[in-house]
Amino acid sequence: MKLYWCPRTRASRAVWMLEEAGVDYERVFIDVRDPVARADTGFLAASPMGKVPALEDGDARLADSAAICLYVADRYAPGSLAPAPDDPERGRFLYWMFFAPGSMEPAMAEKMGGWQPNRGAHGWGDFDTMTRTLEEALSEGPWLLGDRFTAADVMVGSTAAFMKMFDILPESDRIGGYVERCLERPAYRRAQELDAAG
Ligand SMILES: N[C@@H](CCC(=O)N[C@@H](CS)C(=O)NCC(=O)O)C(=O)O
Repeated sequence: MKLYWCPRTRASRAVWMLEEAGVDYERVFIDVRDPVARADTGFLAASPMGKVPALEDGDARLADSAAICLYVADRYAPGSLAPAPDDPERGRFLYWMFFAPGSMEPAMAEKMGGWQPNRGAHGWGDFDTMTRTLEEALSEGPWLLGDRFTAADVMVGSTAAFMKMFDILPESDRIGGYVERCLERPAYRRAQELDAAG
C-alpha cells in the first residue's frame, strides 16, 4: 500500500489511521507546494485534484482523508475501527465520520475567515452549532461511540487537534479532554513522529 503524503498536512490523519490499523504501508512524499511534484502521474491517478493524502492499494486508488480512513477501517479493521454494516452503531459511526469534512472543516473556515454565519443556508450550520453538537456527542465518552474508539475519532479528533493548533478550540473541558485523549494515543504519537521526521 502506498500513501501519498506531505508533512504538516491533512495526510497526518491518514498516517494516524494506518498506524491504528497496524497495516504495512509505504509513505511516498509529494511536495504539494511544488506544481512539478504534484503532476506525478501515479499520484494524480489516486488524487484527481492533486491533493494529499491519497492511497494506492493494489488496484484501489482513492484520495480524501475521510474516504481513506473509511476504506482502511472497513478493509483492514472491520468490526473494530469501523462497525460492520449490520451493526446498529454503523449509522452513528457514519454520521461522525462525515461530520469532520462536512461540518467541522467548513465551520472552521467560517470562523477563521470571519464569514457571516448563516446556519439555514450553509450546509455546515455554523461554528457555534458545530461545536455545541460535538460537545453534546461527547457527553458519555470517552469516544464518540462511547467506549469504542473508531475511525470516526481519527477524523473528528484530528480535526479538533487542528482547531487547537489554530487556537479556535472552544472553552470546553469535554472537547479539550477528548482532544488530549486523542493526542495520547500511541498511533497518533507515531504519526506525529513520522510527520516531524519527514
Ligand atoms: N478534503 C481533502 C482535503 C485535502 C487537502 O486540501 N490537502 C491539502 C494539504 S492539507 C493539499 O493537498 N493542498 C495542495 C493543493 O491543493 O494544491 C482531505 O481531507 O483529504
